[in-house]
Amino acid sequence: VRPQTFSALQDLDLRGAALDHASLKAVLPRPELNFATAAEVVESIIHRVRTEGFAALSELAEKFDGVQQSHTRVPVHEMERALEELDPRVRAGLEESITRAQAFAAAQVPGETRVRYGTGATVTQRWVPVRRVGLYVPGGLAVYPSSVIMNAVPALAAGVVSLAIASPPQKEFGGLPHPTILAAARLLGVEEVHAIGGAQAIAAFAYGVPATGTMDPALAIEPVDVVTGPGNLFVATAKRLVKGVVGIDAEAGPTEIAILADSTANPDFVAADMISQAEHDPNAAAVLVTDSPELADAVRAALEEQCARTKHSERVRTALGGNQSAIILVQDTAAGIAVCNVYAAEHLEIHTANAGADASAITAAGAVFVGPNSPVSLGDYCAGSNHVLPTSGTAAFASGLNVNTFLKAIQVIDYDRAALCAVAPHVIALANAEDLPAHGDAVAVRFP
Ligand code: HSO
Ligand code: ZN
Repeated sequence: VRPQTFSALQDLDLRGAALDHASLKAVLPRPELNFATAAEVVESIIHRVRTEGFAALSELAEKFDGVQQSHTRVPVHEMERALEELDPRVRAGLEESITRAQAFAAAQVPGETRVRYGTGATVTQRWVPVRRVGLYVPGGLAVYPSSVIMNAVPALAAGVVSLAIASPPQKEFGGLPHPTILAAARLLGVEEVHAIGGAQAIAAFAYGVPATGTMDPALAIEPVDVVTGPGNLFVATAKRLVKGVVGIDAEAGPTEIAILADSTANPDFVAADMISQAEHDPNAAAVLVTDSPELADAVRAALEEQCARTKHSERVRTALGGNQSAIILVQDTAAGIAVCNVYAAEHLEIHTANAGADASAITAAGAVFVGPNSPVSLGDYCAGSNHVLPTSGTAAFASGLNVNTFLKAIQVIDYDRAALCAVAPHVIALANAEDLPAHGDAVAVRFP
């Protein structure tokens, strides 16, 4: 008889189940983000910010954040003060995080790609940073200065020249964003920080806030090209609504951790890592995929024990007990890999005998954490990798935040007369086939 511990976590037995993509997709737990519920409110917020500018922002700050605002921009001396007053251990942690993230981001900057078609014909792809970026940093349930780093570092490495951060005004800090967020911005050299929360911040970034009439020009906010950063359902909905007007990174949903483990895994490590991500949000997902019923039992016992003494135990229990979390039993590790590739987790840890080889078989995940000494919380702060990662299965097609998020590719075509002449008959034939003879004429006119 197995010990009935941590019964809140549901069991899903896939031993003997079909492992094709569609069958797995149908049974794997995944909540749907309900954008519809927030859409109406968010649409009206965006409309108000677009039409009323700062007046709307200050009214919304009063309504949602309970603060009176005469401006949104945080004075630089407040950022300096926040950094001076920061706990030196936190400062050292932020600095280490920045240094490692900078090294990885710098290495990602792509070079030009050039192809020559004989002599006198080249096509080149070059990468150009977007001009201005707006980074949203949440300030609700938890305040994440680490997210300032994860958003700003790749943008700066890409060569973005204008960076603005928005984070909700906090009543207890005199209407400024949380001081550790200000301190992190200061460490990164970001000078433009606005105390604006939620959907309003996304709207202000996307459409800008003009200085109208007698309004103080200092209250104006320039529109950005790209908006990034995590946030709640309202922020995600706002990003969805402004997408196309600006680029966005992703519509971040609740955080997720999947762990692929076999009988060699340490159940205490597995349980601790599941709890670490469950602590973010009662809607967070923690999924253990294993071929070992013994490990599953040991993890349940470890969860029971660790949950009892973890600080955010209520939140963790809710997350682990939700329909989005599960222990999934599979026939073997190969089946586990198939499950993980369909699940496409934001974070995937591999605790198997051949963790490195199993990790290289993963084709869908925001980030893969290999072996017992690469926990997700390392990646959340100090691995060097980014912690803004695709959630809700979007890792099937999307990537974590990186330098490319802030770059555009420009293709440059440079043919000389002889090279154009050589390919002219093909252009003319294709133009005629599409009944666009003027296209062909534009080539022929050069060769009278
Ligand atoms: N695990 C979160 C990021 C984070 N963790 C921030 C701690 N602070 C989503 O990847
Ligand atoms: Zn985390």
